[in-house]
Order: sequence, then C-alpha cells, then structure tokens
Amino acid sequence: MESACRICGGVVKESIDLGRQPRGNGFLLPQDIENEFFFRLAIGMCDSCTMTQLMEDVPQEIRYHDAYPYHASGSAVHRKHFEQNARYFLEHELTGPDPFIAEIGSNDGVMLATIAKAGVRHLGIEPSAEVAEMSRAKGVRVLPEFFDETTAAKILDEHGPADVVFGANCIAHIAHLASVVRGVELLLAPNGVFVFEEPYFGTVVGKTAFDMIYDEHTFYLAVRSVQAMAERYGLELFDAEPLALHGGTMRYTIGRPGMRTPAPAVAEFLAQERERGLGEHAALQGLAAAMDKVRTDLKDLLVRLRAEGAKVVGYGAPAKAATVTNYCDIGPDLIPFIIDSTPSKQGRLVAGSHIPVLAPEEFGKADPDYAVLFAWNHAEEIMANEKVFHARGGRWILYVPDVHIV
Ligand code: JHZ
Ligand code: ZN
Repeated sequence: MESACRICGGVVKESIDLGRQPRGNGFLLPQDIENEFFFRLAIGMCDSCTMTQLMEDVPQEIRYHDAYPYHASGSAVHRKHFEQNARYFLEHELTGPDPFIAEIGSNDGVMLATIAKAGVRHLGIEPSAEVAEMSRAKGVRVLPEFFDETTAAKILDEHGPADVVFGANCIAHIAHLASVVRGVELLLAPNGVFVFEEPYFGTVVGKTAFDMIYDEHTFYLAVRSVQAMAERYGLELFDAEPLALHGGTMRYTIGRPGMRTPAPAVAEFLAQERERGLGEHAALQGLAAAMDKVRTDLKDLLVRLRAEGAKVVGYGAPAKAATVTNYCDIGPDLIPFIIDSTPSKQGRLVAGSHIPVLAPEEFGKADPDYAVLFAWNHAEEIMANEKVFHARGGRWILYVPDVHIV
C-alpha cells in the first residue's frame, strides 16, 4: 500500500500493519462498546523526505474532543520538566520588551502556568475543553482551537509576533502539520524560535517501543525528517537535544534561516541516524520483526502465569496500553484490571481490549504477584511510589526493549 506524504507529497510506502485498532486514548464506558471506533493502524516511510507516518488517520475532532483524558501534569517528573522548560524560556528567549510565547496543544497548562505566574504574555492553543479549563484555573490564557495557518494569522493579528512557539507531545499528532509549520513561519518574530519535543523515531526502533504507534501519533519524527520539513517551509533546524521523557524524546529548535548557528548536535544526530539506517525502509522492517517477538513472548508469559495461578494486573493506562493489549491480544482474562492515577480514565475500559481501569488504592488491596508496567516510561517514579509491592515479593513485567521481569 502507498499514500501521499503529508509533508512533501512524496510516496509513503507501508511497512507495518497493526490491523484493526481502536484509539489510544479511547477509554470507554461498558455501555459504549457497541459503538466503539476502530480504524486500520499502519505506518510507512516517505521515499523522499523519510518522514515516517500513519497510512490512515483518525479525524482530529474525534481524537481531541472536549473530554480528552490525558493530563500532562499527571507525573511529578513531567511537572518538573515543563516548569524547567518555562524557566529556560523566561531566562533565555523571553527577555526583550513585552515578550510573547504561544503553545500549541497546551493541555492542562503544565508549562504555561509558570509563564503566567511570571506575568509574561502568552497564549495556549488547546481545542480540548476540559484540559483547557484546567489550565485556565492556573491563570493560563487559552484559545480553544486547532492550530493551523488560519489560526496563526489570527494570533499574529491580535498578539503580534511570537518570540517562542512551543509544543510538546502534540506537534507529531497533527495530520495537517504542513499548515502548522507554515503558520509558525508566519507567527515567529525575526529571531523567534519554534521549540518542540516529541517521542523520537530512533527510540521506537531502538527500543522496539511499538506501543508508541497509535492514532494520535501521525508522525514519528527524526532529526533528518524534521530538518527536511523545516527547510521545505522556509525555516532552519538549529538544535536537537535528546531527553529521557517518554522513553526517549527529541527536542527540536527551529527558526528563520541564518538567525542562529546550528548546534553541532544537528550534524551529529544526522550522521548517527545515517549509520543506524533510520531513513531506510529496512528500519521499519526490523521493527516489525522485533515487535512480533515481543508479542509472542508477552502473550506466552501471561498465559503461563495464568496457568500457574499467579495474579497479574496492569500498572499505568497510557494510550500505549491500547496498542500493546490489542496487538498482543491481551484482554481481562489475562489482566483483570489496570491501575491508573488519572481520574478521567478510572471506571472506564482500555479501548479495544476492554480491560477496566481502576484507581491506585486498588493495587495494594488486590495484592498481585505481578504487574505489567504499561507506563514503562515512568518506571522510576512508579516503582518508587509502589516500593511496598516489590518489597512484598511482587514483580514488575516489562516489555521494552524486550519481555523481562524485575
Ligand atoms: P504517559 C502521552 O501518551 C499522551 P501516554 C500523548 N498522546 C502523547 O503523545 C504521548 O504522551 C507522548 C499514569 N500514571 O505519560 C498516568 C500512574 O498511574 O506514558 C497516565 O495515565 N501513576 C499526548 O498516554 C499514564 O500512567 C504514576 O505514578 O502514553 C502514563 O501516561 C504515573 C507517573 C503515571 O502517556
Ligand atoms: Zn515526504
């Protein structure tokens, strides 16, 4: 199968088909099972610009509805990270007279709350009403819309050029990314920067983190594909910084050509990606083989533990859990429930696999033998919070980069 690249119009060749899948964040009530939404989850790479992307996407209004359940403030590590981000911008980029920062997909205001407290002009662009409301309660100013060229023109009109446009775990979601980049190009001040952080394609391949593949992740960004995208829309990639978040994120800094000297990291990552073959279709073929093995190993382990009479539950219900449970055919018969601290997910079912999501209090009460850590990217924080489980002999099952027990 082939499709047209959303960035350059080139040919995207399909490499991995995960079959009929629900939405990653499609947590649902039992009475809504009948009308559950499914689509064909498949990814491929563009022959011309190497951008890896979904073959088919889910309309954004279905994904980012008013009750969008993911709250970016749900982790202490994330809260600290985004506060540091805000402080960095305040100290290094928002230093001129009356500076202005815009954030695309500002969620519950985890980053902008610090900017608002500092009294700096800002605007969050966030279409999902509930999280937008949560950010307003923190003093954040929000425009409840999807960002694109038209929105950018409106913002420019009303607020003037932006010194910083920021986005985290959001830019790679947007199917009309080409229009977003054109919009940013319009909105940026002459020396302004577009900074965004997204899970790194090199992580997905390197760690067999195939659970990063779901409806919201339209694009799987790498330094090479981001550089090509920036150039195509009249911008330049100045920096690429690896971050530990979400198991391996890359933070990109883009701006008007020639305004800054590109950091050595850009050339270094480009060379590294060439060496790793990340711009070749073979990278996806390798991932397909590795994820097949994880599927077999994880399912076999859970079937064996059930036969032995062990009590196994899940921990963390990230969007990723939908991909893993559905792709590996894991349902409530193998994992009766998953613990998650997010109130908007509790009492609901994981999309497709229909495993119930319960509040953290239920973990200790159930006293399980094993817990599958679906939120593996938060391992340190969760394992520290649940020390008692391990001390009592409970064991964590992880499946990234391979299936293992700790
Ligand atoms: P977490 C998010 O994906 C959302 P997800 C989004 N789609 C995206 O693009 C990626 O990030 C990159 C829970 N938890 O952060 C909270 C506990 O229960 O891996 C969350 O539901 N106890 C925008 O959904 C989940 O785990 C805890 O102590 O894959 C983690 O979700 C902690 C720390 C978390 O994101
Ligand atoms: Zn392309």
